[in-house]
Amino acid sequence: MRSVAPSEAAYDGRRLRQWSRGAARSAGIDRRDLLRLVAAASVAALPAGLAAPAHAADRTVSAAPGIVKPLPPEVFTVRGTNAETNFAALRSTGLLTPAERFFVRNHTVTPRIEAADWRLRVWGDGLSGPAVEFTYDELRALPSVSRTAFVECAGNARSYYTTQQNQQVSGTAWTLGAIGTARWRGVRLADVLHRAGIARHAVDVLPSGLDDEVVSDGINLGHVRRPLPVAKALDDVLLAYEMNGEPLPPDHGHPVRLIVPSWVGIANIKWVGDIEVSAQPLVSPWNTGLYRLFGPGYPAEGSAPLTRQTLKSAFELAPGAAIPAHRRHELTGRSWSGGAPVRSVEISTDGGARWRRARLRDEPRSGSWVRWSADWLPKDRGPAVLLARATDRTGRTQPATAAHNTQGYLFDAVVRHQVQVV
Ligand SMILES: Nc1nc2c(c(=O)[nH]1)N[C@H]1C(S)=C(S)[C@@H](COP(=O)(O)O)O[C@H]1N2
Ligand SMILES: [Mo]
Repeated sequence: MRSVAPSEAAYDGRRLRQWSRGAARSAGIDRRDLLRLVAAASVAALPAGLAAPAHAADRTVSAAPGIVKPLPPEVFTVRGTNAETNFAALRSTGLLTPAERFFVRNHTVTPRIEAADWRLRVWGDGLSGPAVEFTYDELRALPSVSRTAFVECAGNARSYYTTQQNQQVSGTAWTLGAIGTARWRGVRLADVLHRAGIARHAVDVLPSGLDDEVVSDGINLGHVRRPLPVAKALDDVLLAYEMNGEPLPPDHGHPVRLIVPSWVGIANIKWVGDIEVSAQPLVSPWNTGLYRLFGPGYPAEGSAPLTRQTLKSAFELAPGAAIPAHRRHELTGRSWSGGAPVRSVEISTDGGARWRRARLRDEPRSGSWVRWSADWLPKDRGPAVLLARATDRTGRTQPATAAHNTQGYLFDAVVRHQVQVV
């Protein structure tokens, strides 16, 4: 069992104080623009273009501009530049999500990058020497490691703040499918940082994507980038070049992306081309106005930057699915937590009056999900509400209501899944 490392908690507190004092350095964006972004976040509305309102009717679009792979409507629901995996389409998959079914979250468009042209530049005042470059072949020649990990958007399940809790949030109106689990192979970021000569006084590592700069409401936010504390960067982070035994597909970061196990999706920078190693704390839009909790109950500058994902459960069933009465039905689903391996999952088929244990079908592991199943013999025809509730090894259980924040991050409440018994 792994609980939140003390260094992670210390990092959060320290960054927050540094940011509010103005002591952290803005990497590649004007500090006033960052402050505008933070101010916008605290009043719920994000600059247009970064986020559509969560109630927008965006289910009918069949293609996402800028996503390369096919998006069959049985598998994906397109939301702006993003594609959500329909959970029902995971029922036939194993523990690992095939790349063709893996959700896509793009701030702009998928860039086409040839591995042979790719370079990774590692630089900054947190190195003891000059900048170092790695080619793709040089990276592949380093010792490799493999790891099963989910990537989940911090805003996954955001739409339930509105549909279950009647609260306004900004951002893509995901249901539960902004998550996938894959076997990633690559090089430890720690190995690359050590080879590049990371110094003892380094505090932050800032990976940047090679996709287009993000322009939002007249502010150029620059390339997608989010500082990682050195403690996490040197721990279990991968520079991954393979997904489920194949080279990374274009939409998932070809040729190389970061995998930051258990942390918010945004930490997993795709198409990484540049890593700044800094002796000072860094800020970017993605750890200031974005990916913090804002709203009543939070400081004006937001919570500490988000790190670990929360816990959730989902049925592998379409919303409103028809289920025949008086026949045994095998309900299946998945649960996961960024905090610790899942300990147990309970389900209810009567809207929460009675609960029983689901059977776990995988050995629960940190940073991954578990599949589960439970038999159901529906008797009464008509609408029914299915619930699934996970508990992880820290003892945390999904609550009935999630604490609101203006951008709808980290929804953790039990989701009410409507079906029709026919
Ligand atoms: N360069 C770059 N990296 C990125 C993003 C992006 O738009 N550009 N999106 C981030 C977000 S918000 C998420 S949730 C994950 C999604 O990874 P996927 O598209 O492979 O599922 O990638 C992250 N890394
Ligand atoms: Mo995300």
